[in-house]
Amino acid sequence: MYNIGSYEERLKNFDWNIAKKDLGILDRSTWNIGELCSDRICRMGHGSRVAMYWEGHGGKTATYTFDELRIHSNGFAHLLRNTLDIQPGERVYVFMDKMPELYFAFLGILKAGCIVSPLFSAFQEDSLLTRLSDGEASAVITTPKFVKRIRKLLPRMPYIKHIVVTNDLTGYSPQEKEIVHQVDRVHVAHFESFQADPETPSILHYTSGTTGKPKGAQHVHDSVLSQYLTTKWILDLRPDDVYWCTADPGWVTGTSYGIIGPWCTGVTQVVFEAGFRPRAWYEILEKYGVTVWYTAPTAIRMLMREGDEIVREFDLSKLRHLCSVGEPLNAEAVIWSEKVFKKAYHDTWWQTETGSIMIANYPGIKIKPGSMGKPIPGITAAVLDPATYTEVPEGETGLLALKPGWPSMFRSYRRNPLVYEDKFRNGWYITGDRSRIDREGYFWFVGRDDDVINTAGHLVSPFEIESALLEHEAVAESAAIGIPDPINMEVVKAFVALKPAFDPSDDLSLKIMNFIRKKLSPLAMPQEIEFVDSLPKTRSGKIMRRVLRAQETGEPIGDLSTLEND
Ligand code: 6R9
Repeated sequence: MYNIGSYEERLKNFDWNIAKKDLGILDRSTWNIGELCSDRICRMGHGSRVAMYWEGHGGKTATYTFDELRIHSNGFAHLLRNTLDIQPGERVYVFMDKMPELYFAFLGILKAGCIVSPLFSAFQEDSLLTRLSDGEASAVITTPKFVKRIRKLLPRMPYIKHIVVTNDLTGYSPQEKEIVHQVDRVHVAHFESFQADPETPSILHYTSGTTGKPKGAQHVHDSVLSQYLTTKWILDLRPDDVYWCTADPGWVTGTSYGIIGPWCTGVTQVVFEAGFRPRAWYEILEKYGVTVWYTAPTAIRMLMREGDEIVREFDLSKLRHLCSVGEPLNAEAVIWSEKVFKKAYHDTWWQTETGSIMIANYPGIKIKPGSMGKPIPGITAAVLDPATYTEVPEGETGLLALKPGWPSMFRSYRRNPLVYEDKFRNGWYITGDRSRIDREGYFWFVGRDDDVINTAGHLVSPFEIESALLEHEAVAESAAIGIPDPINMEVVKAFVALKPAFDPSDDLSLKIMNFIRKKLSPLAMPQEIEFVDSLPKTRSGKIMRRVLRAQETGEPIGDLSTLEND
């Protein structure tokens, strides 16, 4: 395993140019992530190496080499730039399941110099419209299965010039603005990738906040330096590995480490389209001989629940390195994995905004079960006092903050400079999490510093849920909070105050649930609606979600001096 050395050594020797040298761009001022992930790997003589083992629903499989990855991504780049005349810097969204085309399109959009924004295929109309309008999408790349959702919104999205429909086109006929693209019918042997400089915008990832619309975190091509080094050092990927990242590219883990990381290092990866099922997951690990596995605590907890017996049915002897991200990884999960896989999960901490892993139990240091680990080379992290933004003494809880400046850091929230600036205090980037540092320099996650709900590793905005509820005719006021859940860490619970003409009933609760189901992604759906007479609010009218949370969990309510009617 790659030993990245002691803290002192790291600080002394660290330089992001290590990545530039490895990627062959030390003496270049321009590069392109799409090119680095495909053409460069082929130029190095690895064109026939498998880039992706794809397995779809119902056991359908396909294998693509780096050469095919290069040609198919060229196909999308050529279509956008040369056929559709989409200019560098324009926003192109991908909206589909984890199909091979998603991966080709993603790299193709970058090769064309456009900004790529991935959307979860579970998104319903409201979630789509919010993101597509914020980014003023020029084009959407989708499949026949999902194109209807885009068609419905088209009258409200005049900026969309083209809808590219790809994948299996059986029974599909194009409508307004739609153009088809079948990857195996197009062979673009060479495409001159857009010469991006390090600050050229690359990926636009939307992330949930407590208030307002989701924020579009804008990344740049420079990010590959961080993604490359962390893939090599923290995920420990090497050329002969078979790697499996279980995340969907709608989430930052699915792009930073489900596309860029493995492919800029020339590593074979498995893409499994279907969602979580314990047996199917173990089958994938065995069938493809997965060596490095990056997954999330909710899935790990579900596997634990399934028991140890099932693990023994499979030959998982190839597994050599396991990592986890997205939520706190309980110590029990680490201990369990040591027992059943003979390997411990390495927890990693990072965010959409950071673009790559920042804190981790990385190879070369002792794993502390339950801890997020230590800051990785080149990263300075601290815990700050919320009043002064200066470092708190060892062991005390405060705001988790990072010294800005690493390559994969987001460069803005699209059209939201005030919220962006608000994230920086006293020379630190304030992450929105609370943490503490122990005597050995390990970071321990304490909680979020805002009301964002983390359910199964996905951040859900209470604001989006509340807005959907408020659109129902019976709802006067609403609040959404996360309540503890043994598997998903948190699940959503909604509180609703009804308008005078309506009375609480199970039937009404069901009707409201069905109403919001059409607006929210399944992840954001409340498990329960509780009817209340009114909601606790501050004097300025802000809902105090923490009061509701405290009532639910029996935790201390805290300072109520700003509560209305106290
Ligand atoms: C990559 C990703 C970021 C938020 C983050 C924190 C939570 C992520 C964690 C973790 C505890 C870990 N989070 N990793 N909490 N331990 N190892 O998840 O990005 O979707 O933006 O979420 O997720 O609250 O601030 P994103």
